Amino acid sequence: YPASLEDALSLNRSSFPDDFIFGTASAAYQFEGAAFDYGRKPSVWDNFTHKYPEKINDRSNGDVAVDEYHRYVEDVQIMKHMNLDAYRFSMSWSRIVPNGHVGINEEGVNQEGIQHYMDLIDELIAQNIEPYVTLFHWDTPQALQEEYGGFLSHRIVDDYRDYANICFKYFGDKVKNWITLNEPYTYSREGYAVGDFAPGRCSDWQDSSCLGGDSGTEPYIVTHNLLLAHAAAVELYKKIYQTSDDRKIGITLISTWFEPYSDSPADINAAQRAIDFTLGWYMQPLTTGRYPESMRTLVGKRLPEFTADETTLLAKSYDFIGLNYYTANYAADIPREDPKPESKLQPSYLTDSNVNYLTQRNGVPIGIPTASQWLYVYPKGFKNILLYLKEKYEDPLIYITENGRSNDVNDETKTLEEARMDIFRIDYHYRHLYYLLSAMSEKVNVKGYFAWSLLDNFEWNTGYTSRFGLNYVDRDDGLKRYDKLSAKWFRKFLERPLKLQ
Ligand code: BGP
Repeated sequence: YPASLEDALSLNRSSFPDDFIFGTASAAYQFEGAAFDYGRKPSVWDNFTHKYPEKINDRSNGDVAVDEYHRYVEDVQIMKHMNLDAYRFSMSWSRIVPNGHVGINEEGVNQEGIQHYMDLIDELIAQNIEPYVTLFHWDTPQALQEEYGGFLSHRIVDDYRDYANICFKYFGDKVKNWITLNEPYTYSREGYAVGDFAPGRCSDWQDSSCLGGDSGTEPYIVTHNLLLAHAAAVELYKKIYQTSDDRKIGITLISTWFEPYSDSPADINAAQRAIDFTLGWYMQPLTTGRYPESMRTLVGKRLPEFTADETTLLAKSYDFIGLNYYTANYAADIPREDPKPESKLQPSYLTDSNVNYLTQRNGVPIGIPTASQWLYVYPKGFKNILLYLKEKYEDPLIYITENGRSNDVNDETKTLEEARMDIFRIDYHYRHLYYLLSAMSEKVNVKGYFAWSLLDNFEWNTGYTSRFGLNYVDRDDGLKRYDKLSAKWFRKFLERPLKLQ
């Protein structure tokens, strides 16, 4: 943390290298709305929110979201006003390829969808804001889910590559930074082991809300196919579209930092396994083409294997790693001998690591609690995970593709004016930027930082109840946008000193 008050006060964009970029991040289903319009067909998230509204805290959905589809000009102005350099957003697969298949002569492509993203990209570029595009932020076309089980089937690899090809072909001249997938971990774990995110599959015999599935195999299969889809898109991009060095493709991974619950060797090992089962699940294949040793031992035959060709394709299949960081957990060892016959009857990704994930120790939370029950503020974990990524996984080029926090506990009782006074959010970003700089001073190669998020939006299973925005969206008054203090703070932080000619 800052060595002196002067040190703390002086942090701003000039503390970072000249070519370092700042932006905000978003995702199609959370922002766009126009969910059934202009030729778009449903994704697994439309299906999930409409069929099982009880799975979402406020029974809401992304039908309208924050209506960015219609308000992108205004939203780009907000970014401009905040002095932001870049915008990370995702394209909706089922808007561009409504039934999931591109088909012969691109008959499956929705030209209205292409036009929409072209307009958004043109608007960003006209305002000097660099687009960073995520191809997949969890919204698998429902048609493919019904046809062959979506990412449970290897058939998705070709369909995803064809979709990526359309995006590269139409937008590749203007978009220089591509992200194949957002947090494949969260898609696999929440969608196929916990069951609280689309498509809601899990096999926990205690949880009647599980929509069927097998938590002991499906998350691993889904991740396997996600990784293969990523590798296929990267191979294609490198072969055909990467015509210069300033065109880059990467993947966004969630990183959580794990502190050993105690200093016993068993808990220290548990913290290592916890990282293996999250970041390592992806970084190890992406660097070596194999899953981490600990996962291979603990998951055994339920963990798929890559063929020799797939291993070659996967290893080094990125120009950069997009890292999302929010929080940390304690990791405590669950001894293997521990007789838990009931949990061993049905293996699950959730128990395979033999780690007990905790947010408190002796009644003391690991960090400041937020309205999101999983998110405790733990800024030094940010530096730790960055150093770990550098040392363990070949010193990659890194963009921080998400970092942010939701509102305070019980924040929904606040008036609009009170809610805009989000000093706690300034504190969050400030501290994380401070630790980021500190990691960079130890030679971690980071080139950009995206805050989650530009606006309050549809936060998956918490609906509109958790607010992550730097700008407030008034859902009682036509989705009007208001800046919060944190937006004003970013604007100042990002101001460039006037250059005298
Ligand atoms: C990340 C996702 C984002 C965003 C954020 C906030 O994992 O990539 O899309 O939603 O988390 O989390 P949540 O909405 O689950 O509270």
